[in-house]
Amino acid sequence: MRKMEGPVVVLTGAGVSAESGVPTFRGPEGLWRTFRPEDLATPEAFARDPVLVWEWYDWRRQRIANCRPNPAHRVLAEMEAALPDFTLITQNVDGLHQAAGSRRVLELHGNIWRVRCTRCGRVGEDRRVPLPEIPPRCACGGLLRPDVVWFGEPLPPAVLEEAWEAAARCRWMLVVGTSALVQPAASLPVVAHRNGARLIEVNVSDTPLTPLADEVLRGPAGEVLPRWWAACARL
Ligand code: BJW
Ligand code: ZN
Repeated sequence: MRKMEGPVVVLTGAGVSAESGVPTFRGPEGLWRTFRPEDLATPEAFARDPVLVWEWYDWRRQRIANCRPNPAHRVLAEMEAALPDFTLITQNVDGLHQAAGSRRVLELHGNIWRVRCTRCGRVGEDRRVPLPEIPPRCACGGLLRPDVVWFGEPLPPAVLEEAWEAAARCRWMLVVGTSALVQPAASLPVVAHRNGARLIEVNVSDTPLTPLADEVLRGPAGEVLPRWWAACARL
């Protein structure tokens, strides 16, 4: 345990929302156990069968709508308020960081509560669950899609650039609840580590990042993170 000084970056993944009841992707109860990513989370899948893809997203939106932030989300919002140089980067699309009070969230993979028109490009929020029409359509008549990043698609360039910069200059990086398998997000902690940041991993199990970590907090994020932050505050 060391006193936190200098820029802090936190990268979160599905594991941070697991205790809120949001299913993760990989692992024994992960979404990919039941669904094949190539059938649902690719632009090709959407082009092939937009109704199937939307039904899956509508189901997930209904699940997430019933989920509330957990102590891990809340402690990250506290850290943002307490630390002068703090960046929260998430791969999650569920919006639970914002619901917990985090004000600035770099969403690498988009947000499940936004829709984007495949014809005119208009982006809007739509929180209705279930959606009244599947697939939903834009005022221009075009097909709407979830405003999330699928495999093979580029991440939002401005968000990714800000994330790279924050990762490259931070002194501390916490990596919370991600399997660290999906690129380019998984490279952010590697960049931080290479530039001399202290890497802290919070996860219930090992990941490819574990050998790089300076500190490993093994356990559920909602339990481990508040305890760790309370200990930091005492230093
Ligand atoms: C807990 C816990 C608790 C559980 N407490 N912990 C280089 C090498 C190889 C491949 C590639 C590469 N570059 C690009 C690729 C291809 C691809 C990729 O990475 N593939 C790999 C899988 C092999 N990447 C892409 O395609 C990306 N695009 C791209 O690179 O574009 C380039 C390009 C440029 C220019 C033009 C065109 C293209 C896009 C990736 C998009 C990922 N999208 C998804 C779906 C989002 C929408 C949706 O939600 O439906 O994002 S996939 C899914 O995985 C989702 C997640 O954000 C992402 C990461 O998952 P995450 O968060 O790590 O979750 P899990 O489930 O994997 O892990 C949970 C973890 O929590 C586990 O470790 C548990 O142990 C832990 N845990 N309970 C603490 N209580
Ligand atoms: Zn439109």
